[in-house]
Amino acid sequence: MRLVDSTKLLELQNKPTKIRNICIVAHVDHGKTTLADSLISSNGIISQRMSGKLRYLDSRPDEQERGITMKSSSIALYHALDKEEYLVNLIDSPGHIDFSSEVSTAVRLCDGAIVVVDVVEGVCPQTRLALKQAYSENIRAVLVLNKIDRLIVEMKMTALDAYVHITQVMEQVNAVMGELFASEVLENEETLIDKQPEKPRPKEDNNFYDWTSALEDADDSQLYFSPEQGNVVFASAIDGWGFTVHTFAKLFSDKLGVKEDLLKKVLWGDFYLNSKTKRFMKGAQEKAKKPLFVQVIFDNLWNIYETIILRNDKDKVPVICEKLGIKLTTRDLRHTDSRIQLQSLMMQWLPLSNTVLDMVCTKLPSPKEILPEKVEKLMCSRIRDFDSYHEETRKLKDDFLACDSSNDRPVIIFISKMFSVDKSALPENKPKTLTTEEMALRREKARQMREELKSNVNSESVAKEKESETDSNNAEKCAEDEKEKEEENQTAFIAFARIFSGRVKKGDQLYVLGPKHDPSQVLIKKDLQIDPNKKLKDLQSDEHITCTEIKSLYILMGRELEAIDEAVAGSIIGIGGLEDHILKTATLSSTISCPSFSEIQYAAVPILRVAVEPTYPSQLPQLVKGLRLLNQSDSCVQVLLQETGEHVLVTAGEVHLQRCLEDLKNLYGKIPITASEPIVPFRETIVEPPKLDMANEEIDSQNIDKANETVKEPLITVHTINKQSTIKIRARPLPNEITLLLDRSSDLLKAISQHIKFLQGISKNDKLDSKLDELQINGKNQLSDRMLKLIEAFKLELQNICSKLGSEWKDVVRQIWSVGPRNCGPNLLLNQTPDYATKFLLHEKELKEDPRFEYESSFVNGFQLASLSGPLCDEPMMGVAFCVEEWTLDKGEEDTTYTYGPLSGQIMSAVKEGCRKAFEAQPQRLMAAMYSCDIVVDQKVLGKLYAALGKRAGRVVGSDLQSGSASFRVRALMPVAESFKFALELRTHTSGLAAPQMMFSHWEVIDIDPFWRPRTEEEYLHWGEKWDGVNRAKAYMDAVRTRKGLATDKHLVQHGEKQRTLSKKK
Ligand SMILES: Nc1nc2c(ncn2[C@@H]2O[C@H](COP(=O)(O)OP(=O)(O)OP(=O)(O)O)[C@@H](O)[C@H]2O)c(=O)[nH]1
Ligand SMILES: [Mg+2]
Repeated sequence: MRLVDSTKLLELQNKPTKIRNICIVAHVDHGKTTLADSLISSNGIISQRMSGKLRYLDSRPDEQERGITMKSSSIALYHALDKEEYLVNLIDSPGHIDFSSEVSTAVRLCDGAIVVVDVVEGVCPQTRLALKQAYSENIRAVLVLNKIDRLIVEMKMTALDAYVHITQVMEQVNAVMGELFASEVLENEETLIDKQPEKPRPKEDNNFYDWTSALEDADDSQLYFSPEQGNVVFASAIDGWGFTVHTFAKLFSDKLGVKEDLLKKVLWGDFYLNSKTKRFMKGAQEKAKKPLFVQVIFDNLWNIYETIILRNDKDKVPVICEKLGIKLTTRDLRHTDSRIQLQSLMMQWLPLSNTVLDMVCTKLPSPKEILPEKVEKLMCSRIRDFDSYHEETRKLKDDFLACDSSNDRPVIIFISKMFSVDKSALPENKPKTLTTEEMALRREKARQMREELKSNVNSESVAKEKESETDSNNAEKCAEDEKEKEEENQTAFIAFARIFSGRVKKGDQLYVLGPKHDPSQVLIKKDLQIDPNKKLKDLQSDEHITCTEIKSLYILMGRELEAIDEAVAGSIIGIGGLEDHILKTATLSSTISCPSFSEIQYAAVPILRVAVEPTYPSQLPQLVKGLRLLNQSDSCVQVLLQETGEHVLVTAGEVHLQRCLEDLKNLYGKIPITASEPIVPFRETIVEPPKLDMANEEIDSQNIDKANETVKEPLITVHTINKQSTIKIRARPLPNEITLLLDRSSDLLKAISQHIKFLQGISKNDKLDSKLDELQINGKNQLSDRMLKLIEAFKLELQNICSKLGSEWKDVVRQIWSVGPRNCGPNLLLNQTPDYATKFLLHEKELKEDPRFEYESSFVNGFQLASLSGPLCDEPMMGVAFCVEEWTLDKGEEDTTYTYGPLSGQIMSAVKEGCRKAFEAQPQRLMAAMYSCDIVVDQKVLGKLYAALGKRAGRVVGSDLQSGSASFRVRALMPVAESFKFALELRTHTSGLAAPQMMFSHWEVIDIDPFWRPRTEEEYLHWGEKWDGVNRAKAYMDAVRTRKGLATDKHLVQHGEKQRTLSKKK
């Protein structure tokens, strides 16, 4: 029986101080959904007996089947604590790395997080990631140390050992928090704009900066988890118990005759009870005494588990019950399964749901306590400055902070994702339950109809007429039914939303602001009209606003939705009917001065792509529609239509891919589809000429086979076709440090490029007036202070790296002309011409008189194109610097005939050609995407794991024994291209004892020349002249080339003899 209904929940919604919006985050399988079950059972939505078995929030069939969560889902719970009533909106998130985008979208809507850690496994990669995500969204967290039962039952630890082990796990968690905190403080130091008047700094050496002072000043008291503060729960979700140190302080203060507050302080830590003086003393470890925590808490716990589970001593159970003051039902007492006995006993003694919900209500903030820093972070992205917003926009900050729902406040709602439900599952489409009066009314109607029929039955003709009438009625009904069915089959999208300010009612008109909406641009347009009939698909590329009516609002109840009429600030709700207005995320507001919320940071990189097509070509429209819906419903998936006409699906990993395909087949497209083999991206790069040959012998001029060697001139000279312009380009491998820095700073580089493009646009405009006008649009064209600081920091870092790399790189900062591909990639165009001036990092650009200036963008575009698809297999380049050593332009006689097309186009293709040739003149290499795998395996199957890794060109980078167990944690790197079915193979070979977590890590050069053939004496000796082994790089390259329809050197016809018919007459 449900304890509370929606009217009660609605009533609670009106008090924001009594709302808690929280999510559960953890590594995969650490017990989030099991914990959620327990909390849900406290509301009577599921029975206590089923909690932990049902996994109520895993509502999809494949979630139940695989036993992992794939979508985050929310449920509203009621909790009473000390006569106060609370509404807890609980979101359960998935732990598998492929679905980490679901965690990001969940964390965005919350004010607090429950971090669950499996005490046996300790801190795992996703625990780290979850902590990081929570931290970067300014969310306070509490800790649940789960699966303590495993320490007793599986690992057979003693109470003291377990205590020591748990302190270590806590230290690991706190260490992660410390790291996050320190790195943020240092980063802020670097880029923060001083708002206060500058403090007089001691005039010492200017180069010396004292980093530690910033760290010491920052407040980190709220940051760490510590049991004495009451933000750590020790629990076993499966057995339904959990406690904090405070729980026991309360239970035992009478028994021990000590004040509760004192007990709270000494129960955790290095304290022990001196039996003579009856006082608590510090230094348990030093004096080899049992810590109080073990003596008072763990010993009791161990006692219970050992008696009931390990020794299965049935007679002792009533004794224990009596001691704890618990009454078990006779059914439980007689139950043959001792685990069930234990569970009902522990659930009564230390109920998990109460402990956790109490902690959530006391330790986590309500929506009203939102921090000003968090508001600023929500309102502007990393490279934007809050102060650069229009005044009206800045005013909204107060509305965020007030979290007020009075009618005069603006409505601000953030939608972090869209999720799909079956239309038939919507409350308005469900059969209604009738009240007794309505039932009576219906009965009366039926009776009347029956009587009418009876009176008519006498005349046959009438009856016949009726029959034919009913026939036609039936036909009509059938058609209607079919229509209804079709409608039912359709999916509806519900927006997962959080109201930050104001109040929404059904029927309200609100603006839908797309993710690219920028209020400062819109507010200056005086005659802005927003067409209420426009939908997302009608918008131009620079329009981001539509207008909509709120059609339905729901409370989210896990698998179900409950319709409501209005909702207020602070709550998490579902909004229906927005599918035509929102793709993935959006902001709803009553004012257009509201900025769109800053982009959600996703941890998983979508890297795995497949091409999909319908099994029956005629069903292509359904596939397209299905792909559109899939794209809308999943924040991490990307759907692309390639030039070749292929529909490509980009996903985060194998599990994610499988789920997407399932969804496409069963939910959105409802047609059979076929998917291609996974397509893996590569990168192309060049390297320094190798010093050793493949046989590990030094290469020198003597042993090389000169006959086969064509020495290529590294400096490439190209001309435009009309010979007016000459360009000299040389390609050089970029040092790794620079590539990494470029890769890391892509947001910033993109912003700079856009800025430069804009300035170029202005300079092309002839009218000076409009030039000035454009320059003055509300300061938009000046880069914000924050951005300038970021550029400064970037320049400094680059300069630092370059100065260490020797003389040839020392001028890079000044020389950078462009970055590519797509204006933000890891390749550089360097300007080393003696006479042409460019500025990239020096953001301001004066208008030049040089004739070449007009063609600069074509020049840069040529480089962009070349770096987008390299010569090896048309994949993007990475880590290549193209140094332009000369660019001449002689526009002597104007070529008006355009024999060779416009000069700008010629320059573009010449540069592209030059870059390509310069690239080919160097030793070329492929780069493979690498997964980092994290695998916990039992030592018994370690050998099998190593074998499987070796087969797939993987390598182990570290492995250590998990403390207190016989399993190893192995970290390995493996090319994505080799990783398919690895999880499956591992699971079958190790009988399910090892499951890898794979996440994109970095790009790595495959150290074999794809065109390699023996050429030194030693190599001839080893491999002979005609080598026909497998060259991994070449195999990859050829696979990509074949897929793209490029030429390979594979011979389809091996022996060109005349074909013979095989069947011979005998
Ligand atoms: N021994 C023991 N097992 C537990 C405990 N809590 C959960 N489990 C088991 O751990 C497994 C995973 O539990 P889930 O709740 O599905 O884990 P999850 O964190 O939701 O996993 P994902 O959603 O896939 O990330 C299940 O088989 C549970 O029965 C516990 O306290 N003790
Ligand atoms: Mg789960």
